[in-house]
Amino acid sequence: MTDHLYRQVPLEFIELPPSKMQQRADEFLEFMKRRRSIRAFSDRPVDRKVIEQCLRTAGRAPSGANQQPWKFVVVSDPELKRTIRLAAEEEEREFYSGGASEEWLDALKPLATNAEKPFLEYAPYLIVIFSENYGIDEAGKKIKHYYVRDSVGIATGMLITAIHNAGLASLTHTPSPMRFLNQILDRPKNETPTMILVVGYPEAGVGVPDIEKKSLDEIAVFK
Ligand code: IYR
Repeated sequence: MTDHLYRQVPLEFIELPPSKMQQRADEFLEFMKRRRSIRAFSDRPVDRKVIEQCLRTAGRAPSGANQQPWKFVVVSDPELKRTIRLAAEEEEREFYSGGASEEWLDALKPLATNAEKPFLEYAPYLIVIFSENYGIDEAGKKIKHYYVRDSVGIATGMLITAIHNAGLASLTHTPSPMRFLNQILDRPKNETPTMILVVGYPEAGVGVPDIEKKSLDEIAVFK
């Protein structure tokens, strides 16, 4: 039981002078403005070690009771990617031809998406992100997990940022429904797929939708 006791280690905190702080905040914003989701990937290979480091970064995310309720399944095997593409396109065809509400399809119009998902086959990596809705101890007993969606969402955001920082592009892709991923990837039933993060280099000359992000005034209130 001793490992459950609260122990402390010194915080490694690096204080920055205010001007440096402002400069870093400014530069990081400019850097993150260049992050865009893309839907056309090159098949150019990416070193697995880079992906591993980005996943280690994602694994540094805070989580409810530090339970780290995420699992990243990294798919690079061409056959497995093809299987995922075909299964996802089947779901998407249903989605686009009646499954989704008119309201939902209208909301997607600026993105010009459709049921074809060739990037699931051509991008070098599909990182399939699962949330562990509960844990299982050595005796096979369920362990309750807290704030699972929030925790996995934070880790996913950190992964997207790490991938951008490494000079790669990504797409948050959410086939719906996506339970088929458990079966294809042989994952246990305490794991729920939350999204596929498609990772690689952009296809040469790829364009992105001309969409805007909300201004600070629209997203934040200072009191
Ligand atoms: N899963 C579909 C539809 C889709 C839904 C949302 I919300 C998006 O932001 C983008 C697409 C597809 O991938 O085409």
